[in-house]
Amino acid sequence: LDGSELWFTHMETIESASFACPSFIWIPQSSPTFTIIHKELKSGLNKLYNREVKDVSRLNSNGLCVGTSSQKDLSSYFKKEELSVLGNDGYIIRTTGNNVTIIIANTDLGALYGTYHYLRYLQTDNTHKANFDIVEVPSYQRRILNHWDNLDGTVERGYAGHSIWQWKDLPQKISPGYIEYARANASIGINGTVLNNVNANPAVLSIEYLKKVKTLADIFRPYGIKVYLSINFSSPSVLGGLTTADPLNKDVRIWWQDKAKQIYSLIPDFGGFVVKANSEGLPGPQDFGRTHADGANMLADVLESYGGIIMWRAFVYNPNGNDRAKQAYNEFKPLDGKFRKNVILQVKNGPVDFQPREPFSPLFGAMQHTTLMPELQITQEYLGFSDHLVYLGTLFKEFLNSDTYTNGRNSTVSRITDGSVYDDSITAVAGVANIGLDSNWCGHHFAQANWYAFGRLAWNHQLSARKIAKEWLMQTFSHDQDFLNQMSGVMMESREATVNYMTPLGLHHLMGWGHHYGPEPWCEISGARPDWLPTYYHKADSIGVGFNRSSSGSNAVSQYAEPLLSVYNDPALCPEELLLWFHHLPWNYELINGRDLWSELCYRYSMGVEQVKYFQCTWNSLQSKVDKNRFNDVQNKLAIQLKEAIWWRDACLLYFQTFSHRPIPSQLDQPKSKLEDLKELKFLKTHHN
Ligand code: BDP
Repeated sequence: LDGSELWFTHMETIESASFACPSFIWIPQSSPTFTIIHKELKSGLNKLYNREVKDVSRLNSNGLCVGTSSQKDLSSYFKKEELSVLGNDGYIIRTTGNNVTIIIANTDLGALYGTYHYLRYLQTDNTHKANFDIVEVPSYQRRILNHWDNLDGTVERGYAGHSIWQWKDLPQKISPGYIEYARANASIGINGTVLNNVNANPAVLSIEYLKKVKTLADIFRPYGIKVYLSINFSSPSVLGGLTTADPLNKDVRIWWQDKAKQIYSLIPDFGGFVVKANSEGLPGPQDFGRTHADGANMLADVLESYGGIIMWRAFVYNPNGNDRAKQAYNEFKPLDGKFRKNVILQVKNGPVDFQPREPFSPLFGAMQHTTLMPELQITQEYLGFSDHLVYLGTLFKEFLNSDTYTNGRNSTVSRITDGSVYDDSITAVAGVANIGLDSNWCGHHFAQANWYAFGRLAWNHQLSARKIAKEWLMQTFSHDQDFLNQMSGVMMESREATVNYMTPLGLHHLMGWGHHYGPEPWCEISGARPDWLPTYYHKADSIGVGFNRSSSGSNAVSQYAEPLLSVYNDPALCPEELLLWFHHLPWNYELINGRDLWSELCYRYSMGVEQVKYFQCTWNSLQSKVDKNRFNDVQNKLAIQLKEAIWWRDACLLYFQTFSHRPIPSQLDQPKSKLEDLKELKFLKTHHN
């Protein structure tokens, strides 16, 4: 087994469950989506029960039936109100009299999601209920993957080989991977894909590329995956030959209108644009003295009549400000209420940049008259690429569960963004994909779990990270109880372990220059943007370490609502995991457990290494429960992870020791390397595409 079948690898019904295989299937409707539903059920039940289930053309006892509410024979079993709350994508799976199970939805796609749920339930749910009674409505309407894929086949921050989009071959030649991709996404509820990098090449909007995009959209449509594109704000000038891309210029507006017309004539259900503007050197409305709202609204007006949306990214910062963490808020908060209804601000989970741990971005909850969507990073840019086993379900949950307090208690990020707190007409969530051409799609077998977890949480943010981990393990590896307990334990601990060996206690941005791999807390490059250098963030000196964002420092804390503001502002109240994010504290600062800051740093770094050792031992002990190939692959990756956890620990502690001048507690392993040698270590370029 090579991982290519993702979470379809291990299809087995859950032991001890009392549901039996249906004897008949009735699918009264036909459409490309219902063809998929039929195929999935036939082959799924065949694999699960080793039985060929018969097709029938009426409701039979011991049968399974899938259809939409427009089918009177089926809808008569349900109350009108329960069907109407399902919206477009929701579904009910219910066993009625005569042991008939009905999967019903308002749309074909809802029926497809219900079908995947049904199959997953047979494999993973051990609640022992013979009768189904499941009602599901997704947390977010738009559940979108962002590919940072370039038109030349490379992937920005992609660690699983080249892009899966074979642009050169399209539209003539169609890779079988496209359908597998659509199926995998649909099975976990993902319903949108942004095909290209946010650092967008204007050429993607040329007619040549749009025809390729159309081909992909046609393949994805029956699976419910809408296509979106990242656009370059200067497309009207670079691609269209205009002298400007000023959003208030008439010719610019007409250029975009013509472009939209062309796109929608090819792809009538095209989703919309993602825009990275005036960020990291990319063009944007500010180049013409206009605001982000001017730029976003012009595009929103152009797409409005087609039902398209604009996902305008809030990831903006410039090197002149004193604290990068404050800048997106400062830039966008004054524009609250100025955006069109079909604009949604796409905001990264943290205020800096996908670090192993950050507090949530203070924009969440602060913009009460603007629709916001979270952007999560599934690809492990700052978390060991595809070499480290880091399950992100816990990171995603920590963020979604964070209480912003912006509308009283329980104004969690998830409730702020899913329309529960503010009445948003659009709700969405995006994840930066970790997918490439590697045979196992993600480079590390366990990185598939992060794609899976993103989809499951986008569908239902109430699910627990542990439940998702177990579900994924069962469908991907094994139903063995010991295996499930041990490996879900490893997964649940893995992100905290990585925080420990990379950036404990709220440290951040200590990684290598450019490629972002490995430790380089010392990194200084003359002429470089200061806000791209670790020293800007850790601010270590003879007194202590950490970024003072309290009211006596950059005052970034003021962007949070009370009581968080006061909690973050006071080192005695601030959660220890964010201590050095908000405070610069002396090396002898005493922590809750009585240790001083320096010793605690040493302990945390060492603990991270110990945790990886424990992951290794656990995996090794499970050898007999895993196929040989995947066992070896993961074992090799864990060996790299351990080596690199030690590298991180030694590099960071030896470097910070040059400021603290304190010994590493003698109970802990002492670094074997010298700081000078670690500084000489050069990251292998082969890691990076
Ligand atoms: C940073 C990445 C960079 C992306 C940028 C973004 O290092 O490659 O282009 O974010 O999100 O994390 O735009």
